[in-house]
Amino acid sequence: MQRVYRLAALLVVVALVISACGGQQAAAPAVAPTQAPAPKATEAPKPAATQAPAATQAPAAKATEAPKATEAPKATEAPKAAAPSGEPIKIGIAVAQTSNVALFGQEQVQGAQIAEDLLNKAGGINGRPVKLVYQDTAGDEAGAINAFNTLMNNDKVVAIVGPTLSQQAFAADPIADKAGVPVIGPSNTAVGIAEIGDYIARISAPVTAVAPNAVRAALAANPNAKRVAVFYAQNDAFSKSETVVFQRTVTDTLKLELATVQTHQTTDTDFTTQVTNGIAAKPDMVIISGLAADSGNLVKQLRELGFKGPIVGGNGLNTPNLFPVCKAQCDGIFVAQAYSPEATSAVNQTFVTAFKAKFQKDPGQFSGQSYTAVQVIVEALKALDQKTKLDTLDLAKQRSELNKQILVGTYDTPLGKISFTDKGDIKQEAFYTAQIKMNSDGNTGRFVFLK
Ligand code: 1QQ
Repeated sequence: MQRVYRLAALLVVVALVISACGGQQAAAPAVAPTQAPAPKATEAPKPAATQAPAATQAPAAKATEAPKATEAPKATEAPKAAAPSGEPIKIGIAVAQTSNVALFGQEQVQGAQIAEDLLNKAGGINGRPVKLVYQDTAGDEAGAINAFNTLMNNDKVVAIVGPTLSQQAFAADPIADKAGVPVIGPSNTAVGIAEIGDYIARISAPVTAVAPNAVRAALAANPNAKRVAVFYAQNDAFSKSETVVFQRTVTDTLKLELATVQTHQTTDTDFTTQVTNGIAAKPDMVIISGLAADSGNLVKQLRELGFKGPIVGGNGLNTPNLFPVCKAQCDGIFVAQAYSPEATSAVNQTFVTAFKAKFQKDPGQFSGQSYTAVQVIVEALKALDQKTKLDTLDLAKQRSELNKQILVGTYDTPLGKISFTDKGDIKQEAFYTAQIKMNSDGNTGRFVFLK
């Protein structure tokens, strides 16, 4: 088991290092998504989650401090309750722990770990413990389908949080929907996710609600910008969905000029052609929809070939794991946010305090969202259990009743007060925009929230 995790951790680190090298031939193809062994274990995948981010943030020092993190949770203000006991209730976490998509997935694992800790400290599900069962989806559709099937059929979870990408959700969600297993998408933002089926909901606000905010912020800071070059990954469902929203915002809402549209693949590392064409169109602003490794390399090459204007990044650039890829060149990128660690609600500050104590950094959006997905399922289970004791229902009935309960509840979460539409789309009020600020070391940085 340890070996599997060590391998997973290694793959993540290799992906990061390769991405960070950025070079033409080297960088970042999907690192063995299909070879990644699906971990059989049900324990939280600690090595991948705790070591890899340290490598991306503050290399040597943080990495050696990391083990201490587990002692720190005393510092949190989690509401205390009697320790839960009895048969645990299992919730599946199907996110990418390996491949380039782990650049998002490791943040999701961290958010989920904090949720499990805090929610159990607060009494679990009316006294019964919550147990998160992790299955690695890696970066592709087949990995997501395997992880879902294992969680539903072998681990017998009551619900699933996952997968990481919309591209994976369109493949795996219909299987859970057919089996009557509730799914909460933690980061699936393409249009059409909630419509996949009755059992599919998401706490990740769609691109339509989030993406335009970044373009507005970039324009406010650069009011003379007129011509916009748009880049997107044409082999990724989210990127295709987001670019439609970006392009409409440019032409219809903001009446700017679409100077050129350039396409690439999420596995690409050399963007010479796209960047050359893009710069030839003389844009004042660039907008990118892609995943983290490809987008980071694209940003780097845009700057290297001389583009000096503002860059707007979509949701795929919304992770500090981007920083080692474009390094100093990440500086200034505008990224819209569906979460802010600065939100002052008690539930968010409790989450942030616990997260910082364990990982020595602020949670990013993907951690805030995975925490929220677990919280929603746990609160819905509590409400259901109060009406009908869970242990009087068989698994199929627990799943179907839970699905109904998820959709009717309202939840006070780190994302703010949220609820769901009938279809399972999130109703969320607070959105933010941030700008990346790189430190002088050129390797570490942060998202600075714009007022
Ligand atoms: C999607 C996304 C990705 C950027 C999530 C990691 O928003 O696939 O829908």
